[in-house]
Amino acid sequence: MSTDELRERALASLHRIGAAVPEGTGLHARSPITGENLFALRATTAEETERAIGEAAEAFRTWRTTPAPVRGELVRTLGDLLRAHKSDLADLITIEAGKIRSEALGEVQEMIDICDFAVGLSRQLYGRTIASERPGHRLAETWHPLGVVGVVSAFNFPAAVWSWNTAIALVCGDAVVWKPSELTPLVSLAASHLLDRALEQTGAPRELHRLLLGGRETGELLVDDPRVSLVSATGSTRMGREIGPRVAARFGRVLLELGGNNATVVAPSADLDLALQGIVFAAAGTAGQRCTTLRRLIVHRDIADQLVERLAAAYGRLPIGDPFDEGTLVGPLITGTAADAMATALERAQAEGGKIVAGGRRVGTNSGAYVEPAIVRMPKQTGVVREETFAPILYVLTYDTFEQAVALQNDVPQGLSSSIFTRDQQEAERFLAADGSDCGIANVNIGTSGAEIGGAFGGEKETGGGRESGSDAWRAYMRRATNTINYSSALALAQNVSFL
Ligand code: UN1
Repeated sequence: MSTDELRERALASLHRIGAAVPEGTGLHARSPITGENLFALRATTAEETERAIGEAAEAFRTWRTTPAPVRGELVRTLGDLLRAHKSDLADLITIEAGKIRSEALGEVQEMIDICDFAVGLSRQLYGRTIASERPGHRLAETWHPLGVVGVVSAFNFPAAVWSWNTAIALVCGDAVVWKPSELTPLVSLAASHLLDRALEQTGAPRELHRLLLGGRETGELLVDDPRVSLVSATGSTRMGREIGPRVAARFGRVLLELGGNNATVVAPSADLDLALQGIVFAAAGTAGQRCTTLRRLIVHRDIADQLVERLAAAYGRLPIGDPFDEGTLVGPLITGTAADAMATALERAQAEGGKIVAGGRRVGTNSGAYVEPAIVRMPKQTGVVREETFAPILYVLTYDTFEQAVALQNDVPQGLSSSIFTRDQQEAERFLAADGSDCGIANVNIGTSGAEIGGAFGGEKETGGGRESGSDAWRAYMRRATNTINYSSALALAQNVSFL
């Protein structure tokens, strides 16, 4: 598709959604499909950012006492609008993030799913009643809305990550100020406008959600503002390393979802057909640009040659190109810089003893950054393997004993996702045990990516420790109050302390 066609298609989607393009200066909407700019956009100014946070803080004051199931109505309406505009939003995701159609639709489905989850949650923000040690006393905990949640999101899931945070934050009674990636402003304008429509339809305060379009300085204003109670940030470990201490310095809360360096172990008993499919999707899908992308394959020595050969053959058949073309499985990398980083990593891998057995070349004729997903056999887990390069490179390592496989899986600084392909139940369970995988996500007979929203999503070590999305991740978006209620006429002190 040409840049003109992409522009038209983007405008048509935005128009159906009802969102306007704020033309001006400071920011560009662009498409990795052609690598060219689509529109010049007006960035949010520092004063506007300041005001937006103030407005959100003000809207929070009424929202926090709106009954949670009523708050759920807002999110239900957002879910309905997402269903109605699924295709439009998916188009914008393809245009700005370069995802193939099925993955772009999948991203919007993830948003719909989290809205459904959050609506149910709006009637389940349970606290506990706890046995008191004193007669005539009751102990309870109450979950209260937290405040303004600052959401910082990345280009690769330009809408879903926002929705995980926003749907949950809104039912929890919070307000949201969103600073999306500057690479995906149109997706954020569209998603934000759908929420504006839901706010209007349900009569909720419009200021409950504010969108900030801008770069690093805008993000910094959000991160440093004491009115922002929680900063939920998704992105690189480098970014998290900066944000974490800044928010901690003002005693704010952070929820970090940072880099991954995800591994799959393939045991000798594995169903190799199943493993093959799981590996190719996890490693080459989304052009290797998921935080859950499979980056390290740890294969038993006895099956390594056979598996690598089959993988290389499958890689050779992967259709690479315009994600709008039917049949394309691998779209472009987000920028030329990402392609350069991939080339540099491949050079380093070779210098560290690696051998490229599939792909790795840049392809395509326009200025989009199209690359062949690469497979590199490594003699050991060298420096480059231990780093996250946000591109489709799959490093293959071999192992002899299960203990070695687990040690290799865990011996990287990141701890997001992991999996094992095996038919040996003991091995599977050992991989999931306390001394097995050290990641936030550990799977069996499935790849590392493509988690469902029902579980808590996030990881350990340099991945940042935060959990978003399902399970009880909502607790990060609320504050807990412990209540002691004395319904007797005597004042009994805890721990049998006597006084007076
Ligand atoms: C991300 O890449 O930041 O598990 C999120 C997955 C998706 C979410 C990825 N559900 O791959």
